[in-house]
Amino acid sequence: MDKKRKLAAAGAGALAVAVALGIASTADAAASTLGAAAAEQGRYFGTAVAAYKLSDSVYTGILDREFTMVTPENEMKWDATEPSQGSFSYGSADQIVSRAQSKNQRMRGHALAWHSQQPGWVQNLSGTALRNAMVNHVTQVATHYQGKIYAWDVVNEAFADGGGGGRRDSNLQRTGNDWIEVAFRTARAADPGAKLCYNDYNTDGQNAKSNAVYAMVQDFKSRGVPIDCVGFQSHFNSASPVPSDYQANLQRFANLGVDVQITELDIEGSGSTQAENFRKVTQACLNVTRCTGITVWGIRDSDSWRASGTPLLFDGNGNKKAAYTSTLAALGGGSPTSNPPVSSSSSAPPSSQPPIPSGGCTATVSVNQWQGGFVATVRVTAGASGTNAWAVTLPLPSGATVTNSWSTTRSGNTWSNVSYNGRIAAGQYTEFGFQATGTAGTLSPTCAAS
Ligand code: 9MR
Repeated sequence: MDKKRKLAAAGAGALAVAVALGIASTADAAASTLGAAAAEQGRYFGTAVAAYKLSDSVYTGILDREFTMVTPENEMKWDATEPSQGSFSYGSADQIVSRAQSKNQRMRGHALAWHSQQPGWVQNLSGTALRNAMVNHVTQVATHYQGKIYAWDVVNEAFADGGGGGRRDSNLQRTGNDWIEVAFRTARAADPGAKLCYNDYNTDGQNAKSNAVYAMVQDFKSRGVPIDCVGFQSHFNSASPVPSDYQANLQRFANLGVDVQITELDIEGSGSTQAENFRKVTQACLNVTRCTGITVWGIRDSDSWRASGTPLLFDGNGNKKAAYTSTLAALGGGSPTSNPPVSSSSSAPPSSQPPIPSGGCTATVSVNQWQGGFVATVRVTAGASGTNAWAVTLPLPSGATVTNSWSTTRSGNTWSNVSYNGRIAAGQYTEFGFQATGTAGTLSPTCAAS
């Protein structure tokens, strides 16, 4: 099939999907899921996932419809992955990862080094023995998942609460103040393609704790310690509300030259108050260019670690809450009722309809190269008509072998949209990427839209 025909087929396929879902057919119509709407803003929308719930079809139905990023809620923690020293168990985490890959969802890894949820044998270690065990743990786990993780929470919750502005006391901290940078350097060596994040709570606004994290990130950047992102957990309730300087705080970290991500969002409450809080958080991320995505800490209220606070976007039955609607709207998406749905009883069968006329698209690529491999991130920007489907032609240099890709399907040198990111509004963009062995050299992508 030549390129033109392939694109036409892709366009018709996208249209058929749109019709089947009863969503609007024009390229500038609002996206109808969190993941698709976020993708139109060049961002992901993720959720924490528990392996034991993957047999629940209501749960997986929402997961696959709405989310483009997955964080294992507990399955990658130290107690789960290395229950006894040197003996690694990846069963549940592997299940989540391979399922996500098959659904074109990316992974956030959580968490390599943390004072909590340590197995008993770690709790009993100290000094050099603990430091060595930590380095081995980071190496083994990051190597096991090498090429499969978009971003790792390398170190979680290492700073103290309260006004002191210092490190949290823990067995890891007592191995020496350099334990955090050692963990980051170790993770980089094991998986150079993964973004490496520091992740914490009560750092969502400017306060003594976030100031201390800020100083660490600044120090790491100045000394070349590898750090790519900071995660803001964003667990909110009436005692810990969304700070008024939330966006400003994200922005000041981004200004240090790191990505920022909202990593464990939940907001206790209900109705319009909760909806407004979710809108504010979502808008704050969109307003910060380097805020690359939002992850909520569970799907339904009943899935939450604090279920009684009903802090999530779907109720216990899997119905969308007001907070869902406000979040989707903030992302530029909308419900089918706000856009006229395409009639599925039109005379011609959907698959034979021509693609929507296009104003084309452009593609640019950025490369993170290291000795022996690279990650390429490709940005697809829609032209004046928006897109229903796109395909990027990107020849690779000889010797480069793709090991993993996300938010795209590949056929030879042609990289096409997946279900949730074909539709891009005029002037907006979405991103996909891949990891490869070898040397990227100069990559010259071309884009075609339908
Ligand atoms: O949601 C997680 C819950 O199932 C676990 O029992 C708990 C144990 O520590 O961890 C919860 O997730 C936490 C996350 O790993 C780190 N930030 C705070 C989260 C909520 O407690």
